[in-house]
Amino acid sequence: MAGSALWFFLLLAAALAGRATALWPWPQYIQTSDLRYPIFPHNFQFQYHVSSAAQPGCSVLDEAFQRYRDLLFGSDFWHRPDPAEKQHTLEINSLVIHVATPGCDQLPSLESAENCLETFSQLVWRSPEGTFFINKTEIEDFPRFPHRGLLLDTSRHYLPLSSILNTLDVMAYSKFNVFHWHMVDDPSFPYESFTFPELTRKGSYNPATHIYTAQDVKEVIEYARLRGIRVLVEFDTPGHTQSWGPGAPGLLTPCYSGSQPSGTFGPVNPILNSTYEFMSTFFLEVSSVFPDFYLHLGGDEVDFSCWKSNPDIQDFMKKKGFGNDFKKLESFYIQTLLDIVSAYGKGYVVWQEVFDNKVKVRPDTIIQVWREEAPVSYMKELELVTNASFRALLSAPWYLNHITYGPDWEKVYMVEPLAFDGTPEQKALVIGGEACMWGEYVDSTNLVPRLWPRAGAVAERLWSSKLVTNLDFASKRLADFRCELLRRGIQAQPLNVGYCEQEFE
Ligand code: CP6
Repeated sequence: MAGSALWFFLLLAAALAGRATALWPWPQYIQTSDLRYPIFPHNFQFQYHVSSAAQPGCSVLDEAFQRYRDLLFGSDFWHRPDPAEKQHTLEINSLVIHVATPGCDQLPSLESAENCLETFSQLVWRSPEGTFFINKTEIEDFPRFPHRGLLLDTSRHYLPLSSILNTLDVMAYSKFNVFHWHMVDDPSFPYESFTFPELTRKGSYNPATHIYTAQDVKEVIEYARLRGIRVLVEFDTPGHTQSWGPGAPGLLTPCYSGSQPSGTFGPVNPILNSTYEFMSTFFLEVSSVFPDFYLHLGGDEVDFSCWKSNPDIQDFMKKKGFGNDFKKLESFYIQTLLDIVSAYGKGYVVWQEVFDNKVKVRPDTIIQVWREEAPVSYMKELELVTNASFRALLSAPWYLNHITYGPDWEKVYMVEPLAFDGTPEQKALVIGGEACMWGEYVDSTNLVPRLWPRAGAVAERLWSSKLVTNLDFASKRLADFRCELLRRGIQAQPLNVGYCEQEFE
């Protein structure tokens, strides 16, 4: 959980056969038994261990205790059990949390250790009579990869704040810890900039309703923080920027048809000083609004045709000695942008083209691999990126917006991120990956069932040991996880034929 090495001891002990353990994602080590203990909600509390570095008043934990109490037991009033019911049973009346290093008011970071309350909540079960139980269990858990992200695209379709917050809830249930917010793109610019309010006014679908205000952004960041989730915002340039055009005259490249401007615009114009002045001011704002150390600067899919058509750009290319190599022009832009953002003390993530096009980047740059096959397979790309000593994130096999008939989570699940040729040092540079939900065909009506429980397959691959690959075992647990999501009010889609024990409206 946020900024803390949060470890806990489940020393839980009672009688009768327990049910099979259904955990998602699967922990690093677990030994469970049939010995079960009842939990009586009125007599159960979360506590801080006396020698814990975090103590009452710790926002992250105090609020998590409240959330998990509600998730476990609902917010109903619980009757004291009959004395007869309690006879001869040892009940569990507390979960004691011991945190090794404090971090209650800090933001989570790439280096933070993580959370246990979710695991505890998944171990508690309910008998048909309605009594809560937990089996005697020894468990040790920690993530395989530190960066376990989920990308949402709020440009192709605006997602209401409630959809984003709800996604953060389910991310915490499945132990994702990075929300990659692909904020703007060609179709719309929903981010409300205070230095350039025209961007939003002219670039959003509807500036009255389809925008994220400063208050909204703050709320997302705090909501995420309380769940141990970082917010990695992406402002993708120089391509994918059509929506910036109306609010920032002169920013985009005018395309030509023959010797005349055609009236259309291409990527950000990389040859003007005014472009870099604009980006300096804009990213200064972004750097302060989004407190995570990392920003995502995009850099993907730059279409060179407009640059090629523009005579001023052609002149600039000659002057710089770039010849006909527009990758050099792209590199010139990205390098200047990276220098600007570095000066603000931020780290950055970029899409793989920045690496493929041989842009000189700082050695601590993170490269996100998204292309399945071209120019090379994504496994080969991981090999190349890590061989150049860069850290890498994998997304290529994890596009959840792509759907096919059948249990399509299985292919996603069976990806082994380190199955490339490379030294142990290279493998250590893969810091994780991201499930991506690109928004062309997704809005708030279908986001939830398309994400869940399918994104869970990526979550487990990034959390659990590499040895956890048994599909039968996974199918069973993922179906249980989906039922638990329904119980928690998340409209997760079914994985196959079947039903959930508890019926839902
Ligand atoms: N939008 C942006 C997208 C994609 C990318 N960037 C994309 C393209 C093809 C696939 C998946 C995603 N929709 N801005 C590439 C990172 Cl298959």
